[in-house]
Amino acid sequence: MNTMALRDILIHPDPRLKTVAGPVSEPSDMKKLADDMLETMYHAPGIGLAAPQVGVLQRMLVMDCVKEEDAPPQPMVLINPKIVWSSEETNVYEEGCLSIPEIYNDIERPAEVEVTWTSLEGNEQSQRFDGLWATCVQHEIDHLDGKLFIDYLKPLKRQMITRKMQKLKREKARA
Ligand code: K1U
Ligand code: ZN
Repeated sequence: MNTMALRDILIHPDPRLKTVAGPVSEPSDMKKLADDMLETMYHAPGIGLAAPQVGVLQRMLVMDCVKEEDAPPQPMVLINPKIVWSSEETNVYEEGCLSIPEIYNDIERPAEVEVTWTSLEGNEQSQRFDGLWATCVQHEIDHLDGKLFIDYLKPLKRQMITRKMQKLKREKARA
């Protein structure tokens, strides 16, 4: 039986969130982690989650950006994802991050991207993403490269957010 488990999500600042994750060599070995990450993402709740956020420094992400409450879920698992094309046109979206709770900021990114990746079954995939899916997949691939959305902000604002998160972590450790 393959029971799913919630994983702890790392909170910024943590050196593991600043590390470039390594490639996955055996996709089929990632099934349990993918199931756990999807459960953790839906539970949070969130629309995406990258393996480094649960302390695993390997290039895998999960996402489900279906917004309509009555629409069926569309969980996706991307292993070794790579952006192979980005649009000139950009989009601004108010992003959040499960590793930086309760902080939201407008971030500008390419409006459309084409991504290649390997599935859990080992098949090569390619898809063009737009709208929230495009924003989310770029945010998650940034996590695999040790980059957070606050890295796009001015240094002073980033520093203020980092201090707030340090305080939050101290309070959590005391509770
Ligand atoms: O990677 C993460 O930290 C997850 C993050 C993904 C993301 C959000 C917004 C723009 C780009 C990427 C989140 O899921 S934050 C939570 C969130 O966006 C949300 C929570 C509940 C309902 C709907 C969205
Ligand atoms: Zn994030």
